[in-house]
Amino acid sequence: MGMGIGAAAGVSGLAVADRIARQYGLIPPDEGGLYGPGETLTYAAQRLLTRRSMAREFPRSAISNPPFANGRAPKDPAFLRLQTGGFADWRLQVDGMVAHPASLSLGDLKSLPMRSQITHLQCEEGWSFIAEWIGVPLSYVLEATGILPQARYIVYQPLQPGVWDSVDMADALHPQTLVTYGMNGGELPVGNGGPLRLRVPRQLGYKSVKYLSRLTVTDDITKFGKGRGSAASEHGYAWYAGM
Ligand SMILES: Nc1nc2c(c(=O)[nH]1)N[C@H]1C(S)=C(S)[C@@H](COP(=O)(O)O)O[C@H]1N2
Ligand SMILES: [Mo]
Repeated sequence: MGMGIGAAAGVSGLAVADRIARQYGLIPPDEGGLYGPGETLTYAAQRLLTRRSMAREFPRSAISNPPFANGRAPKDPAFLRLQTGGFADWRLQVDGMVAHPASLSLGDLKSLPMRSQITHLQCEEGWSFIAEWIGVPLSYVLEATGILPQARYIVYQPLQPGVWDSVDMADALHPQTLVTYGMNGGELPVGNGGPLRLRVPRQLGYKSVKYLSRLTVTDDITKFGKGRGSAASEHGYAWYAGM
């Protein structure tokens, strides 16, 4: 069907691609508005062609030194209190369409199988770095809490209000999508999102939300924010930021 999308775009334009995308349920939440048809084409074509493709992994010698830190540590009192306590009280809340809603400590997450990857984090502004990311696959966290089969999106949020994002199940269950607590052999530095960050290596850096504190499983993304799938897509960035 990937051929279908490509040929449709060339021959009869976006309308046909849109019809095929709809038939396969491949409509991104930010389809409305100026860039909507283009977003649908990008997302649908990538999902049909590359659902299981892997982000490129690098040798240890390629790790950037020192790693770029785009952000500084959060300064809000709630974060600072948790930091003072060595993040012992940090919790990842998992709710929505799961059989067993949970509030997981870093210890709970570290008791699940550990995976690591050396991948490229690329900012939409052009800079990038390569780092080793260490954590538990998001799929294992979802499995541990009994994700229901109707699930279509995972909505995720940092501790600070205002930022939120979501991924579809292809990225949520992808083996390289990690709930990350370590970096380059050590703890995840606060500047890079410590103590916890969702790493989505097949998409641009802004999908890798730092200071992860909540996961919500849903079958209806329109219930969140303005229904466009993320805070970023309410500000004109693509919801699907595949590389
Ligand atoms: N909570 C939170 N996560 C965030 C951001 C942010 O501002 N707040 N910025 C995003 C953007 S735009 C990029 S490019 C990366 C940067 O990752 P780094 O700080 O590890 O370099 O983090 C992403 N995750
Ligand atoms: Mo970014």
